[in-house]
Amino acid sequence: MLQRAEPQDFERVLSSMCTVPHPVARQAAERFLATNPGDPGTYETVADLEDAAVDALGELTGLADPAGYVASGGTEANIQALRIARNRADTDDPNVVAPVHAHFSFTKAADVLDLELRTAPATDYRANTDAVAELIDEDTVCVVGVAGSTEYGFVDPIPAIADLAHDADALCHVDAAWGGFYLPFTDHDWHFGHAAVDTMTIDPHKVGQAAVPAGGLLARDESLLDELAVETPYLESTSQLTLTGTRSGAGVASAVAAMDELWPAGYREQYDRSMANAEWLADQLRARGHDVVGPELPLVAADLSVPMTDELRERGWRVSKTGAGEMRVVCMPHVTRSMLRSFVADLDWY
Ligand code: 0PR
Repeated sequence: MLQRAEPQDFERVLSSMCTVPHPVARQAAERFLATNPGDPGTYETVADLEDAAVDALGELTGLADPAGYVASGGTEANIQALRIARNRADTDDPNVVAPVHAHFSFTKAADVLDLELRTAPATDYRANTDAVAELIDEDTVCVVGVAGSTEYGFVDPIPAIADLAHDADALCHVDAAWGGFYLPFTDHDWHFGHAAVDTMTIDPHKVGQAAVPAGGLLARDESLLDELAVETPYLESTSQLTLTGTRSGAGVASAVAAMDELWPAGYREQYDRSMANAEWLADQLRARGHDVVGPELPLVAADLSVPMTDELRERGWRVSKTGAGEMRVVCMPHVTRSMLRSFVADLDWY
């Protein structure tokens, strides 16, 4: 079975937030496959690489002296960010306020951390800051903003959210898991340099073109990460702050390789190409009479009345739907104009 199984061919994948790793990332992943950054005393090289990855992510996100680590993905990073916020706060009944479009990993985080998750409605696909403000009280430990939402690719008003968090003595966490590698080339106020952001999720294994698993957790200050540290009696290092124990060095090494290769010029070209593709697709769909949401970042949602996704699936296309039932196309680096041309041609067939 395994010998004959082909890994996913990306030729018709329009639904995924993962992409084909850059060749240098693939090579680095293979080389470091057997290393464990969870044990830096033994695997020193990959531990040094992890520092390099965090420094590179800091540069991308306007953080001069970054703290953080390469997580298994955005889910772990979001869980850990809320864990920091919960552990530093002084309340028996902690809550987190997030916009309604926050990724479902926050629901998992609230569950495992025993936090109340309060979700605020959005206006025009972005967090409504009045609604966010209404949900904040003295037990709020974290206020979340999303910079590149999973369903529509929209960016919340991060500076206003950060102000609300700080007025309440809560942390501000920005989830830029998907958007973080596109946003440096936009006018959005999303990063540590623009606003009083405390922690951020930004995933090299999505738009960063690293291999899975490579998520990113960043913190403004090392002392925030201290909230996560547990003692590790028999390892050479004395404490560990990751949620997972053994981790794959493949993610770490490939993240460094991809960022060395692509930051900033390669990522900028990718953003320009992907955004132009998203705008082209949006125009094509509008010209055919569909209501289109966006694109604010390279993600297009459109109200297609056809019982679409199943029929498209039969033709090999992988597209997903928003919660409201719109078709959703994520313009990842592997999504080219010629792919979109044949996709639109297939849509015309219906
Ligand atoms: N935050 C945001 C804004 C996300 O979009 C995602 C994942 C996460 C956090 C969680 O990241 P991990 O999945 O790395 O833990 N968003 C995609 C989603 O849930 C993930 C995805 C990726 C889905 C590849 C499908 C796929 O093929 O839709």
